Amino acid sequence: MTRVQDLFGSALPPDDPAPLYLRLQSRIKAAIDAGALAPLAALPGEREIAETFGVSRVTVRKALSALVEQGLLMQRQGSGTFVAQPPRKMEQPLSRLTSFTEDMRLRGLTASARWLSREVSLASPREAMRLSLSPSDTVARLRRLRIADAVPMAIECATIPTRYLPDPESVETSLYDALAARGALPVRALQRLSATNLAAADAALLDTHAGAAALEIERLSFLEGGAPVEFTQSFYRGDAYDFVAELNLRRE
Ligand code: 16G
Repeated sequence: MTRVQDLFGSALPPDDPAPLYLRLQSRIKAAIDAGALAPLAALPGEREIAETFGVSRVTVRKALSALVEQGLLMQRQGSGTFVAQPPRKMEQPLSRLTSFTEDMRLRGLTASARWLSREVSLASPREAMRLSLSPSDTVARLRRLRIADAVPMAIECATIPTRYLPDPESVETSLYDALAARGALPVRALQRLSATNLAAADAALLDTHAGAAALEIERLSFLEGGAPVEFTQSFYRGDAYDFVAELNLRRE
């Protein structure tokens, strides 16, 4: 028995009306679901699969690229097709105000950030509205790729009035640590979650494919006295995060 047959079973039955590439695709998917092909395992070559099943390489390519689209496989130019590594799914309680760094620490992971940009600028009309600023006020804008161990989890774009963060260069890994050092740690936040699909550039940063499902989260957070201190828009990989809310029956 060849490695292909071993992984994906023997010949595709001739009487099945479904297109060949779909039948091949479900065999490969079944092997991944059953664990016969572990994350990061290399798939047999296109030619080997084509020969074993007596189908064309175009059919094999079509089956593989559909699974790449679904995020189950990844292709590296010149080195073949591999099973994608799904990020560890994390549960995030919705009722605690925590920072990314703290969330990851609680899970035994190390948070890091790759800077995409940081600048000081006049507040945009939208930022001025959210942060109760006047159009002549300045803000620090921090755009970062947030990473847990080596896995990219989210793209975050935070806006902080410069009165609380005059120098965006002062932020190392944690924005909240920098705010705490200036006595401006938020104590309350409003958060809005919505479903979205990633644009190509954001998807590439998050190591996934264009159009992949994501969570768009906006957080507006406030200081003890009620002044807004942070407005952050984030895109979290949809396959990496579960948000959990605790609900209590209200008794009057
Ligand atoms: C979280 C917050 C984000 C905050 C960041 C600070 C959500 C959806 N967003 O990612 O608003 O700016 O933590 O993290 O939870 P840091 O202190 O590690 O930079």
